Amino acid sequence: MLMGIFDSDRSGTIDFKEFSGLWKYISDWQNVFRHFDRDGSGSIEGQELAQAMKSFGYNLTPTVLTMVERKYASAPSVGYGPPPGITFDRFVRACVVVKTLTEAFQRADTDRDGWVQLNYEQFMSMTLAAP
Ligand SMILES: [Ca+2]
Ligand SMILES: [Ca+2]
Repeated sequence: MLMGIFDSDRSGTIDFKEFSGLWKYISDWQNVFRHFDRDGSGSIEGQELAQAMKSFGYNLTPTVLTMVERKYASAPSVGYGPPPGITFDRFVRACVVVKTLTEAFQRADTDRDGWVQLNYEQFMSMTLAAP
């Protein structure tokens, strides 16, 4: 996933310049992740995800937050106990997807009323733009 984002010339490899960008980006993300992992569990769950999205300016409904959490949380461990939340790499991915799709929607919602009308091609290009 990260490879796809930082291989900006799409050469299939990450050169030094791309790598420096990647490294800076990862350490920034690690700080963000630690900040929102309030209970220090090593993963983002429930309210932590809600807080993170809210502070990034994404006003997601509880239903959408639950969908994001279900999609990006690691598979539940066998046996009892709380299901594992969203680990670091999956958290970055979730944020990038929410960002990409939100921006695509906002671009299409020119009158800002929260509704868009899309044809098939527009819909496909919107969803395919997400990593
Ligand atoms: Ca946590
Ligand atoms: Ca609209």
